[in-house]
Amino acid sequence: MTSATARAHTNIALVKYWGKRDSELMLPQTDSLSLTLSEFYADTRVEFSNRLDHDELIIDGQSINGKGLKKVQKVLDLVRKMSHIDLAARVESENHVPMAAGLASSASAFAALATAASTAAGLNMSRRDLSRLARRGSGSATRSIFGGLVEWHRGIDDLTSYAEPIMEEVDFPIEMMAILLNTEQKKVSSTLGMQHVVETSPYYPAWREVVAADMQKIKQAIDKHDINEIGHIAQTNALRMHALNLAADPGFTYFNDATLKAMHAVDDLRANGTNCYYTMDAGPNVKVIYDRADRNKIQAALSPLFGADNLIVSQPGPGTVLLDQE
Ligand code: 2P0
Repeated sequence: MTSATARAHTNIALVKYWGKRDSELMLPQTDSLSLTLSEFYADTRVEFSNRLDHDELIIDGQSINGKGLKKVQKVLDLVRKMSHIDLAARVESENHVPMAAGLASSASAFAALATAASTAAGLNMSRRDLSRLARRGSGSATRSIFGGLVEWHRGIDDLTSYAEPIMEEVDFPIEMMAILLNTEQKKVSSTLGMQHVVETSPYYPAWREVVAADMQKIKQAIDKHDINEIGHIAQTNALRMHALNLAADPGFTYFNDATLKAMHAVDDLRANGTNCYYTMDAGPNVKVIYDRADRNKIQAALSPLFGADNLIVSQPGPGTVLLDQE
């Protein structure tokens, strides 16, 4: 086996990961829980070859060097070590996210990379071990190995920090609508933002307690298929994550004016009887959580404000799959 291609979907956290305990092993401060989405994914092909004299990374047809290549090489090096392969690799990735959507793409990218690289190297890894490997590239990628609702156990070391599906085939009508608000590059990377918060935000000890409680509550809400309760927990958790950033020194925010406009629109819809909730990540875009039965009402209310083309509806999506291997 020398080459393989994998497809991985991105995920959005309902209970957020925002801080590391160990940046080499990529161990998080807290557990987290996410929904894998059907609409956004990456296809990544990895080939190990003796015809190459150095690792190559091509994303959407563009050759990438520097920091981007280094992060990929961290995962490739782990695979080479485990498989005792001493060959350079060519990594080619295509991102299937709406053009410049500014949605987190590292989750799908590193889940696809871990799966394709380990398969190309002839390793037959369990999905749990793939999630541990994906974690070494990017924290959120840990969860994208699995579909549906997924928990990442923070663990105490490399072996115990992995993701696990809570409900891989989601059998109740939860849906997520991304409101695309901004196509500019984000100003503070997730990696730097969360590190700054762990070091300087006085609310960090409270955040650890918030997440522990929210993990309990959201799992009970999932058991009950209670979309309103899931949405309420997710919205509160997202606001508290963003409060960490505001309270850091110096403080910062990922929100812009359009983010606030979208948050208010969702709150207004809910106040007027349509149950929906929002969550935001390391960028200005807003994701709305609701029951599929309310999709049309929500689209009708948000389209005049943000443009129908900027509303992307996603169902719960599948875990990482292998597309081919040679
Ligand atoms: C999450 N985010 O749980 C949180 C919420 C964004 C906000 O994980 O440093 O790209 O590579 O582990 O995974 C985005 O951060 O950061 C993220 P690294 P990552 O989805």
